[in-house]
Amino acid sequence: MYLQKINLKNKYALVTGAGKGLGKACSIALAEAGATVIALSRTPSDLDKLEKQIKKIKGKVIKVPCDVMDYEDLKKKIDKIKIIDVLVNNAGLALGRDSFEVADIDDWDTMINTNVKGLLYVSKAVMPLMIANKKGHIINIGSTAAKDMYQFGNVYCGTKAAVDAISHTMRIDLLPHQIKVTAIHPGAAETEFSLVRFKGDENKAKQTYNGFKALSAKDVADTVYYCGTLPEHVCINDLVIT
Ligand code: 8X3
Repeated sequence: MYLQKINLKNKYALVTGAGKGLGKACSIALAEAGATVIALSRTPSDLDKLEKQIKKIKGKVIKVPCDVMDYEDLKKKIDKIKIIDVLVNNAGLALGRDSFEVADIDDWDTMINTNVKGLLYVSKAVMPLMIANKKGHIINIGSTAAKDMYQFGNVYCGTKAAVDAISHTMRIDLLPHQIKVTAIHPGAAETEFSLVRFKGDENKAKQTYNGFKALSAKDVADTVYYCGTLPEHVCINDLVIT
């Protein structure tokens, strides 16, 4: 081992969208590494299941049932937490894969609100804690859809391109506060992602992963763990994983 990795014991890591998929895998990986995971999800039953899994591995978790789109509620709940060392902005989704002219406006709103505004709101609410602590690490989960736009990806690709750009500008603005910003862009990962995108259509969801071996949630979680435990002066800025 060449790098002196950061020990996550006594560190607090907030993960959004912690109840399922990548967020759940990240929460478990960080708890395994000794961090106290502040698990944020709008589905309390998912948080209860996550808590059971984390307790099984003798990890520590604080459940925060909250919607990333509700800034006032977020602010109230995050203000009560005294320290956040790592923030994993994972909450996000794709809805539909339709040509622009027939795509659903409600789907667009939900994606923009969750993937872009949600990320901004959570980061903004966490900011005072990291600034007071004079350090912090924000890890934004983007997507290869930010880098290689595809047919019918329209607004989903747009939201992830926004995450890419926002990560870049956050990194510049927050550097004086010693806050690192990493964007991790996973390609297709076999989670509930496609089932959500295709609104429960299992056939369509399965077809997404035909003909290649997709990433698993654990593959991405391991990368988050790696980036999140680098020494304070080392920041992976932008990482694409397929
Ligand atoms: C997930 C990657 O290719 O399904 O963000 O859009 S893809």
